[in-house]
Amino acid sequence: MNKPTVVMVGLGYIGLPTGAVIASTGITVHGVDVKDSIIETINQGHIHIVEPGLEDLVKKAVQNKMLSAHKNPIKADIFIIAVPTPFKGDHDPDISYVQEAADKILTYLEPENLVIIESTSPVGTTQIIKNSIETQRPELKDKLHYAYCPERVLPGRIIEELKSNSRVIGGVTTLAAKKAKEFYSHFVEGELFTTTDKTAEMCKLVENSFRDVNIAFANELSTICDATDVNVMELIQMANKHPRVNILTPSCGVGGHCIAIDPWFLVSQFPNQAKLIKQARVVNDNKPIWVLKKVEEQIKKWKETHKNEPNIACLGLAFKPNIDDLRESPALKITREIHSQYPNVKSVEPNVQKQEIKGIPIISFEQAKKEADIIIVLVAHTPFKGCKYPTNTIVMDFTNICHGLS
Ligand code: SAJ
Repeated sequence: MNKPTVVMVGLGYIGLPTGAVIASTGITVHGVDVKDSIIETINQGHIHIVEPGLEDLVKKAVQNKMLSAHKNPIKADIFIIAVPTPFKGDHDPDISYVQEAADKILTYLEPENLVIIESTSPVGTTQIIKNSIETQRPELKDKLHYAYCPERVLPGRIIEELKSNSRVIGGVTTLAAKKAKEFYSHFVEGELFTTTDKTAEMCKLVENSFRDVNIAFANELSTICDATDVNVMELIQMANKHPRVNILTPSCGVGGHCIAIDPWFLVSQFPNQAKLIKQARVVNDNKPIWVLKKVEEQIKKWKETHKNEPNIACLGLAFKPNIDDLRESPALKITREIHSQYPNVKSVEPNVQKQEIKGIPIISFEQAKKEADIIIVLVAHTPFKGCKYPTNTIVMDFTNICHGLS
């Protein structure tokens, strides 16, 4: 396929960077989004999300007329769906945005078009979308190519990883997989592996469930170690000296838009089988609650001794170290909860240039060290590493960064 034209439905955390990277290779990308403000921002060469390197890429692509944003699709060779798949009810996947995106492209589809779903989806979604399109446009039955190709990028490194990561490409037919592989080879330098649509759908869910289960193991270890006199990070470093052991890092909880969500898709579809995956979710979801309990005990003790309210500084609000992304952040949830109960709570978030976040005052690290009676380390941002605090400050380190161990 020589320089196809692309319609990208969904210009969010995945659709926009992917569209911009595709456009940078000289392929015309017609972006589609439901939000007028997003369309306007992109068409001015700006971005509505925070991601290193993205603004430059979008600016260039818009200036070169390779990328533009619109309310509606046009006819094209390839249609990519990259919209969110949130929960509904009790952790059940909601594919209504994917369905709406498919409905949106319906009248623009022509024989030989390639329809690619990138949204994280329950197993069988590509087939559901194919059936839906064929029911509404029966003349297109078996005339389109359908593939599922999940993204694997890490927020903060999206642009680089979009190019360098390997990709799993699942085709409803072998020909669809081949065509999708040909397309991805325009901008992906990593290896491209083809398989079936169902395997690719499950692969995405399994990758994030694998990580969640492994983080749950580390988080469970941290609570076991707390019950005895063992430093969990030292323990993990020692255990990881074994050639076949690689334990991850405990944290104050699992956040972001992927790891804490995707495993539920498997649990929801396979409740009788996915027992370990469900338990890992429960362990990781309980970690912020455990942290809060520990903090409350400490504050109570302090108040009993000092007979007044302590000054508290929570270090880190982002959902993981060295990023500014606050989406589904356990550190933010914990800080808000403490802030709602105690008046003198402030936060240090070196990656966000604001004086206040969700009502929580933001102060500098230096100020926190000077003023705080209790410091609660929630995110292992590099500036917090190996830091020394005044001797009378109580430091609750849920990341082990203070000892330079994380
Ligand atoms: N976390 C720990 N301990 C660790 C590693 C992570 O507690 O040892 C926590 C982080 O602090 C954070 C959460 O887990 O709260 C998720 O962070 P992450 O770095 O594991 O993952 P994400 O959500 O940024 O990106 C993941 C990646 N998936 C895998 O590594 C299998 C990424 O490659 C996916 O593309 C992305 O999900 C996605 O979009 O699905």
